[in-house]
Amino acid sequence: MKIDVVTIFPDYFAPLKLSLLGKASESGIVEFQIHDLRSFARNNHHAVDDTPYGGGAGMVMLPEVWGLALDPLMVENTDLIILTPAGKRFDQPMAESLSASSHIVFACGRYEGIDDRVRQHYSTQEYSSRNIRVHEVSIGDYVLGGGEVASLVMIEAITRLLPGVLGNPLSLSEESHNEDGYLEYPNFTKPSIWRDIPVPEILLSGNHGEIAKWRAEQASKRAENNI
Ligand code: 6GU
Repeated sequence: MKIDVVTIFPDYFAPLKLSLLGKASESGIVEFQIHDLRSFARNNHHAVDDTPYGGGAGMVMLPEVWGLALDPLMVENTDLIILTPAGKRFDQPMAESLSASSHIVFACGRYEGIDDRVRQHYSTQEYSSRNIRVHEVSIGDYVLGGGEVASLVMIEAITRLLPGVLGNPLSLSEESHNEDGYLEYPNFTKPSIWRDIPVPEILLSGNHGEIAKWRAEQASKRAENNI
């Protein structure tokens, strides 16, 4: 999988060299390329934004600059993700669906967002006929300063699903057994007693049927508490 990121803050993406993502890119499973949006600004002060038509607070990112940055990335079979708090909520099914993509481009908006004509332009038939899909995505109901952290969240959730990234693929199949796509029961490891708190007896029993039953119960208790 190839992942391009367009941002005015390339330094935000230093963590892509670490841990799981670092190993995935070293081994060639995923290739990250970070593009500095400002390098596409052709105006005097390398501005990437301007005041909104119709008035109001804040600044809107310039469509011309985004167009120059995105055009060379819009090759056949591409998912263009526009990060915005107004987008569709990112979840595990979306991560799974995007993990099947061969090329994802993350457009990190700052300020009040990107001129909407960027979304409109890349959503036209000219692009969809080349299998280029545009998605506006949010990672949750709160407002961040920009899409950088949101795209890191998405990149980690998507990349860990790629074949060969996790050391133990069993943990992935266990996740997918769960309706919500993740582990929900509490976990324990050594020692069997820590600060007077024992590990639940059943987990030491070796009875895998009873353990599975106990874990399912615990998971539904947790789910109830999260409603
Ligand atoms: Cl994708 N962007 C911003 N600015 N805020 C967010 C978000 C995205 N997702 C949740 N909050």
